[in-house]
Amino acid sequence: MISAFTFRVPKALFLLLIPVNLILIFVTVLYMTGRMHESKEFISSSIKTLNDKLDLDSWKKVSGGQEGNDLSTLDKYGYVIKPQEVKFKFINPKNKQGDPKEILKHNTEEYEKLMKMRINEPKNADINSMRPPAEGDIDKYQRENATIIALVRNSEIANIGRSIKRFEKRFNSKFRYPYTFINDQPFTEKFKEKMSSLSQAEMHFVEIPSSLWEKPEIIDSEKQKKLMDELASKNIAYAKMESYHNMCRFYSGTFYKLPELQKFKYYWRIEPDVDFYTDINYDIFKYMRQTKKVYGFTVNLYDIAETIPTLWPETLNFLNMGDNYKYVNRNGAFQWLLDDLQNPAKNAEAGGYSCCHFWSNFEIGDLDFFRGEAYDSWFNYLDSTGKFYYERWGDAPVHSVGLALFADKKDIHWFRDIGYVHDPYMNCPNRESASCDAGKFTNFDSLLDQNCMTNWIDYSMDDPNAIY
Ligand SMILES: Nc1nc2c(ncn2[C@@H]2O[C@H](COP(=O)(O)OP(=O)(O)OP(=O)(O)O)[C@@H](O)[C@H]2O)c(=O)[nH]1
Ligand SMILES: [Mg+2]
Repeated sequence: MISAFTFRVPKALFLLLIPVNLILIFVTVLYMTGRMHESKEFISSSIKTLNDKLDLDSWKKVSGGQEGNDLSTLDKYGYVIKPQEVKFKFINPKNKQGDPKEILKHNTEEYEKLMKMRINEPKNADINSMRPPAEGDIDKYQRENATIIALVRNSEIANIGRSIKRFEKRFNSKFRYPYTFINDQPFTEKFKEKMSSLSQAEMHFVEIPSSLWEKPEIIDSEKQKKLMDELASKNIAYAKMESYHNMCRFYSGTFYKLPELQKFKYYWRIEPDVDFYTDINYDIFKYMRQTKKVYGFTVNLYDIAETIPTLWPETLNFLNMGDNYKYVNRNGAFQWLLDDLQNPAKNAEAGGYSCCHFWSNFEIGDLDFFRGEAYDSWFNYLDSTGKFYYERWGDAPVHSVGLALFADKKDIHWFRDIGYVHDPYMNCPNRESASCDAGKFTNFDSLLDQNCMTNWIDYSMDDPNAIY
């Protein structure tokens, strides 16, 4: 019994007890030898050293700065972050009231109102220092360490070609960032020639090593087949398509291990058949660096809950193992992850995760974030569960949960000024150059309820008008 108790003493408490005992012994000796004054000074300096050594203030902050019991701190802050005791709770920070229909109506109105406001470029950076070079100077232009990435099949040559043309027109012909095309098969000469004819930028054509693409050996194929048949019977798209699962796993956690991406800090992901509705006249990567952003997105929407029933519960398992609590950023976008007002059914199906995510077909990211210990260890844990194949975890919710937990929410940026569409959803700002209807999220009224951007605005942004 005694040894069981001993093992349960938290490490921090144990570390605290050793120096406290030493101080007490030393003070007793000083007292007995009549050196009271010195003993007082020693006590106060020792307490300060101890505080610095153990960083008790930040320890307090990590646990939410919270006094009192966990229940009240969880209710007050919406999180408790302690060793093997990581918990989150939705606390309705904006005190929204109403049933899901009313909440959706309110959120849609708030979104449309904001999007209809006239905006320009971001105000929180020196945009004039990021203008495109004069045409004759483009070869000498000092680019950021960044690349445009596109995972694509040879058969999608026309579809990705359309995206590149549009992307070049709005942004890249002015800056000439290099492209990295990625494929699980060798790219054909026809593909390479076609892409090279669309841009003057450097182009790299990368074949993914099978270790970063194929399903891992731990996957039990029989179990996989049974579970995917079940998912397909619920009409979940791509459930039985193994390559789709490979793609989701690749973009979730192995893309940043590609040898060809090691030299880059930033990437901008594009996909076949996307379009850009606005001219982009500043260097987006310079903006990322100057504002220290780790991630940029344009669209927030709900995922299909049936594809990720245990992504969030497994994530909580990970955070409560060993000292993994230390990876959680106290200024994470937790409430955005947890909202259950607009779509409680999704939240329940996904074990407490709202299913709201950054739509990853457009994303601009800092590879150092993904390569970092927090994200990478978490991905390795997720991968070890096999659920990229036993469920159908997508890279969009995986990126989103990772970012919301491990990044500071102020370092995640909504590029509200960039008009963008990947059918059927879009981001359409009210800007002079925009060739879309400001505030429109989709052309299909039945899909309006898929928009969860208002939750990002309400829970993760200080003042949307401070940026634009
Ligand atoms: N090389 C290669 N690329 C793939 C494969 N599967 C998907 N992709 C690419 O991965 C990206 C995402 O795949 P999509 O099929 O668009 O998946 P999605 O966006 O979830 O689905 P949609 O909503 O239908 O667009 C796209 O750029 C595809 O071209 C594959 O097996 N091989
Ligand atoms: Mg797509």
